[in-house]
Amino acid sequence: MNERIRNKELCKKVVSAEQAAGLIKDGMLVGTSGFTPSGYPKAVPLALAGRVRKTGKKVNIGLLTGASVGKELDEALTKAGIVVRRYPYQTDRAVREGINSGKIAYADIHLSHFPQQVRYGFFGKLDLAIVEAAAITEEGNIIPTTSVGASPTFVSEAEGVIIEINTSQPLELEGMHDIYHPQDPPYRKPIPLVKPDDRIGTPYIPVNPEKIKAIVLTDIKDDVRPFAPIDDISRQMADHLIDFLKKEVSEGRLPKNLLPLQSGVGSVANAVLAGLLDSPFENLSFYSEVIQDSVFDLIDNGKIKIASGTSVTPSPQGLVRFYENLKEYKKKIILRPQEISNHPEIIRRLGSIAINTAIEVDIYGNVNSTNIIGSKIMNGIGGSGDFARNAYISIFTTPSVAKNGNISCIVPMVSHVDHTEHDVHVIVTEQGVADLRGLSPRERAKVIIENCAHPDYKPLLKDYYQRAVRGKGHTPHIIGEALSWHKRFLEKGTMK
Ligand code: 0RQ
Repeated sequence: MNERIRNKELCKKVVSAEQAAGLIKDGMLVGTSGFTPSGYPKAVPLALAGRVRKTGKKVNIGLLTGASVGKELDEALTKAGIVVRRYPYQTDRAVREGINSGKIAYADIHLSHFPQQVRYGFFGKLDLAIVEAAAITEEGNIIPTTSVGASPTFVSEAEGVIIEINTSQPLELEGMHDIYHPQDPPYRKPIPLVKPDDRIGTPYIPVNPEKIKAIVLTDIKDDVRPFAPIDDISRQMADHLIDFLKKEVSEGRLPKNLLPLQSGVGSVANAVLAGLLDSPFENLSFYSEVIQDSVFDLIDNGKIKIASGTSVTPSPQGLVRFYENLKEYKKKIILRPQEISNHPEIIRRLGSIAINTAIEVDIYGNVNSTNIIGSKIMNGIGGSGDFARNAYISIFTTPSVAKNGNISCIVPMVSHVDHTEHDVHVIVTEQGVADLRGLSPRERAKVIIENCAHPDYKPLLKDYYQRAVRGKGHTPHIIGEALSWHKRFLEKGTMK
């Protein structure tokens, strides 16, 4: 244990998860580590949920995290009725139901904006930070685990800090992190990061040891999830995307080793990265949020120079592989606070190629990534907006249809807008690629319908556009009809 808690005074603060959970009171605002099901606290939230279930005594909290987290936190607390506010991103079924039924107040926030908004008190006073750590240094600083997320801000802002030392997380993670705290305006300086492999901060999260209220020991593993196997649709999208990148290189708009890549999570992202394995591209770099198994493949094959992110999000087998080869991966992976991994200044400077996923795209290039049929939240905008707005090339992928072909993902007007036409350069579906750069809205509509829509919906979309364009306008629409387009999906009974 001396290796894990290197400060003797702090060893005295070790308590049970139940005792630490006792510090969480009704009405508190709590910020936790975690970004994807990686590096989030587990023992304390489980103990809190257990206590509430046993005693029936109400505890309602506002829960802030880096992004989505694992079931021991989001699901356990939500099912125990504890979470009443939730920011800035989630992917949990129970939380989603709570949000859509109005029981949980949720605001879906750009992940790069979020830490600054916490520091400025947009969400109120932060009572507690609960942070998973691999170790605590002699000075009392925190060595994070498989993610960094918003932990540096939570630790600096919270009145009290609870640390979960997780012994399932190898000590060798130490040195993988680079923690940089930007100052707030008017004292902010340029962030001195000019290459994805630059290190500009400390390998630990600084903390005032006096704020540490409790330390809990646990060995509960990250609840990482298996990836869906790469299906034909994802493979086709990946092939189109890689062809597009090759064309950009041949036309001199991208260097041979591309520019730093960002890709979202999920099976399309995985398929795209898998496609890069067989591509001619070498010496690649990633400046992204999430590092998945496919990045390990690219590292093992010598294709990647550096992968910078804010979390490592492998499959269960990927996690074993990551731990077994940690020494090697540590040379190629850097984990940073989400404020830095997703910072517009850096994304713009690096000239990122951003690849994100849409739920639906309209014929003019506006993208909905969050709300099903305009009203039911799926996950949230996450980091997609940070990258899309600031990337050199902003690409969105989506299958052309959803729900077994009952819904077209290309529509006249998106039912909710996350990424406006101004932030969307290229659309990729399994049908093809629509390169929207330099095109007027009328030109975009033709290319999107022709190249990306499913053949079953193409005639409907063409008919809509041809009638809309007769009414003239820069972005021709038949408003009433555009707004009622989604009714066909509701009427089919596809969506409840
Ligand atoms: O529904 O779950 O009921 O089966 O939406 O769709 O095709 O499984 O795709 O899991 O990759 O998620 C955009 C949500 C895609 C995700 C989104 C239904 C579909 C299915 C999920 P079921 P798929 P994915 C990095 C960057 C925003 C955040 C982001 C996301 C479900 O990628 O949250 O990019 N992105 N972050 O059936 C009705 C349509 C539909 C539809 C799909 N047109 N109408 N339902 N679905 N299209 C990550 C971070 O920031 C941490």
